[in-house]
Amino acid sequence: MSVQEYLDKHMLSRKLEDAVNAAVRAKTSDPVLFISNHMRKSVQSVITKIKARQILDSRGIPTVEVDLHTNKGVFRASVPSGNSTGMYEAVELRDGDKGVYLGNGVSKAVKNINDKISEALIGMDPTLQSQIDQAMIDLDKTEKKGELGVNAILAVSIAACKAGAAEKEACLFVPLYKHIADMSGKTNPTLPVPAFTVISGGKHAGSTLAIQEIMILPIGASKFEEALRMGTETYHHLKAVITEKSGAHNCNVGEDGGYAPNISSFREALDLVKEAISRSGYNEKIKIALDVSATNFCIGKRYDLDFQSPQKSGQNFKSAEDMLELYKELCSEYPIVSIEDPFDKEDWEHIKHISSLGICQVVGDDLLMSNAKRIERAITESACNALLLKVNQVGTVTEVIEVVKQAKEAHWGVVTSHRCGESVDSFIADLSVGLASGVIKAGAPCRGERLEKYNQLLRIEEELGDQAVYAGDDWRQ
Ligand code: 2PG
Ligand code: MG
Repeated sequence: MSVQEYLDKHMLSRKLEDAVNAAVRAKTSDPVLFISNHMRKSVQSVITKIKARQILDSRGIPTVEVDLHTNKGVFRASVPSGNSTGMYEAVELRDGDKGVYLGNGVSKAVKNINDKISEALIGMDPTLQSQIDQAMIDLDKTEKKGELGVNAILAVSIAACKAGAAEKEACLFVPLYKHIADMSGKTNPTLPVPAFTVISGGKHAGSTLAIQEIMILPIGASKFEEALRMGTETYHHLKAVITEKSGAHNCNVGEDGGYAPNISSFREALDLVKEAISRSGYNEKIKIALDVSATNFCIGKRYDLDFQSPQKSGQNFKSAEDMLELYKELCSEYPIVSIEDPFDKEDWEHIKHISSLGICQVVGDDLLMSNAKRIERAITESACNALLLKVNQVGTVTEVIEVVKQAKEAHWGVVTSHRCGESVDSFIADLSVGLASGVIKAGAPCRGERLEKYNQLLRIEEELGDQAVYAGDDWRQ
């Protein structure tokens, strides 16, 4: 091929002329950089390589990380994992070889990405999120993504989302939330109210508290940055309150970074939090939320409040009616605005009952497992009024956008959630802004993998500048 034929084939003269003209029109002070950026943008992005590996999550348990290469860059994502698993959620693929990482290895999921998924997606345009996600769903062929593993599929879906976002021109540093907002048809990205876990119990800690999480929500802050400050100051006051009351050894933290004092009374735990809020001086501005995670201590039809205490387990059973009374009292004694999983995941009757009382928001986590069919049932039966969104129970970014739409159309609240096993990937921060979920639950303002989400929200708020909207009082909309 002659030089002229080569230039003609790639229309180089015309493209260069266009770029030069654009630089002149923009009167840029660095025309060479401008021209190279201009030409780069004119090239369509395609996936060129996908490489996955096994890394460890915050609990020291293997998880999947993927590098998705396009002709323009490399985009990395990793997936979280949690304690609660159920028959309606997407299936995580674990190797099961007890001799290696106690059976928790993810080498099969990694291999599925490096072989099958990679082969199916190479050559695709990363901005076409739904086509990428559909290609993986088609390849998997099972209802719950058990063939390839949701850990494989989600990692690639998130990495593709980041690659697609990088194609957006509007913003150089944090375009991910904007891309997500565009894909969901939303035009009003909103900074969520952070639900900071300040006390950890249940299966997230080694204490005797049955309840899994007590969270604080700085609803009265005027912006996210202020909410982070309020939550963090209160968290530190809580450490002092616990230390004064029962010694520093009660300030060890659970998996999400909440303190895990060795107490079993709900009221005693709530009193500590109330005192910390009072010391921080944010009395009217900070509300409380609970994740009871009651399925973990439901035995038959009864709730074993001492399930964490081996010598007392079985001696403090409560009926569902007792629990309902307890919740009513707690909501009147403390500024509780939200309760997650107050009853067993199959106890639809009592969940409906507490929701009908209107004493607080009722969040379905184990109840729904972020599953579209369970959400549909809960909407039809008015069983709860908020979705706890766990992306790895859904499996692809496209389906995540769909379930959030489903919840919002029913006028539910949406809580974008981390898992107890996290990586430093901050994807859910951008997701919560892009989908305007209203609340994000990402653990305590402590521990790197939790702070990565909150710090990313600070960056997004800074980038949005005057346009930034903090959900605040509208946390449920
Ligand atoms: C929950 C989550 C996150 P896990 O129950 O809401 O805190 O826990 O990741 O263990 O399911
Ligand atoms: Mg939960």
